[in-house]
Amino acid sequence: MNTAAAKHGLAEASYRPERADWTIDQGWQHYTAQEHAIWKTLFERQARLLPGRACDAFLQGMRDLAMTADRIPNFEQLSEVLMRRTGWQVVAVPGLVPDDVFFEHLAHRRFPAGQFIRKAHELDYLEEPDVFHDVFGHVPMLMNPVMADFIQAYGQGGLKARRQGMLEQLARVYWYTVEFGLVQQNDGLRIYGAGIVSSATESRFSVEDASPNRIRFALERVLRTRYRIDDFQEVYFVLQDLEELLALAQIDFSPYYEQVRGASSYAPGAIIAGDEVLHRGTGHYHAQKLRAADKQGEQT
Ligand code: HBI
Ligand code: FE
Repeated sequence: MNTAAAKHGLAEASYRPERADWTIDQGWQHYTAQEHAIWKTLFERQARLLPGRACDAFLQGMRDLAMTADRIPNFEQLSEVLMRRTGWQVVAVPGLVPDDVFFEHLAHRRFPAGQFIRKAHELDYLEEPDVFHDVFGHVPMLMNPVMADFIQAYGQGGLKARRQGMLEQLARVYWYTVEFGLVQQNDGLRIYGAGIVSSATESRFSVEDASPNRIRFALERVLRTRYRIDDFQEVYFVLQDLEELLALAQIDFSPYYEQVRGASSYAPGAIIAGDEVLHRGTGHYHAQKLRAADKQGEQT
């Protein structure tokens, strides 16, 4: 087990993985009752929130995987179900892994999932992906054949984008789809992004709050849009349907890279000419935060 490395941040150059692919044993039998209890708290909270907010594919994936509230899933059992459905597996890693290692796993239909679970005092925010984010958030969508192909293509594309100096731009596509994507369903706007479905507060904010912009997904737009890693998103990009990801999995990004190479990037909260705006956000949430931070600054 390598929770110590995860806790201290794997970005530290001093950390050396035992295996070249950074995988570790999940060590399922070593999870404590307290750790299973944290899973249960998070699971039950999201299970209440997601009907009517998460997309049908996510909810269906969840049911088919038969994940339960009472314990952290065993990756081998999950992988058996996943493998039969879409040919994916879940492998354990200590936390964030280097980009090339991450891409290599995805390109081979292995999803690297954090082995550790967050502590009771960090239920709502943590910096590194843990087992709740990775397994509850990502794995249900990997049961969907379109998402399964798209994430594999992202792994293959990642290695290529790095060679072309376009990794920063490609990572924005992953961010605004796999992590924070919304999709238009017949019965309304729904969440499919793992960063949202694994967050109690953002699963409400993303679809219900008046503050963020909601804009139709467009590849060249997303390639140029910076994102926030420290708070709710200021913009969500909305797919017409999940099938749109299939086209994204199949096309060559090179012409798009050439189109945006050297171009300026857009601020997360910007609305630009050509956007198909579904909801023009009030910006209230982030403005309020800025005011609060300014006030704090005056006082100190
Ligand atoms: N490692 N375990 C893990 N999970 C991620 O989501 C992840 C990663 N390493 C790099 C990374 N994501 C991203 O920065 C790439 O998509 C660029
Ligand atoms: Fe994630």
